[in-house]
Amino acid sequence: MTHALLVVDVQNDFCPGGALAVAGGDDIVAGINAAMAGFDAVILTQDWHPAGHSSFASSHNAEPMSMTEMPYGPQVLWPDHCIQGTQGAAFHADLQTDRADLIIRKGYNPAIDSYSAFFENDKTTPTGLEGYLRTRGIDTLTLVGLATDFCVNYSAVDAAKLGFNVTVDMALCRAIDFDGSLDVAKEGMTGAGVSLA
Ligand code: VGL
Ligand code: ZN
Repeated sequence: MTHALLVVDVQNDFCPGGALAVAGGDDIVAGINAAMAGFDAVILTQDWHPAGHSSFASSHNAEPMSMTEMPYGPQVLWPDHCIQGTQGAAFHADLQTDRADLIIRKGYNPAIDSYSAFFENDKTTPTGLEGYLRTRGIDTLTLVGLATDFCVNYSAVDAAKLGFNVTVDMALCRAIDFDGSLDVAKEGMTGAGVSLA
């Protein structure tokens, strides 16, 4: 077994004071740092949108947290967040990024959002992470980070569908919990064969 820790989107915009703040988002940083030593590999994901991204409400003259229909399906319209090169897109200052073997960015395609670290929201465009894991012989993943019900959820479900052994360490995640999204996410992850620890 080769076991990687996948640290999802521990970035300033998802922490208190950020543009898409997740309650308690910064509470998990110390625990994530402490967990890193127990893994064969540490991989960080970074939400990384160009200005004017199609997932931003401001690009549609819409209210943040409203829904729209994209060519690939329904899409939540978010406040502007994690814009490439900004402080909001930077990792939380206390996150131990030096320990990471790989930093994988996602959401850089202007026309497609990407919650999952494996596939964009069209569910077909790969990020390349699967190939990286397979060529390193990594077969088991533990996911932590932000947000439980969006990027952690989509990444965990895709990883399980791809055949990886997947655990989400819920104590080291925090949720947006918008419109019941956390309960839906938990059910979806469990149904896909993800262990919630
Ligand atoms: C995320 C919404 C938009 C996340 C990223 O990291 O969960 N959520 N972009
Ligand atoms: Zn995003």
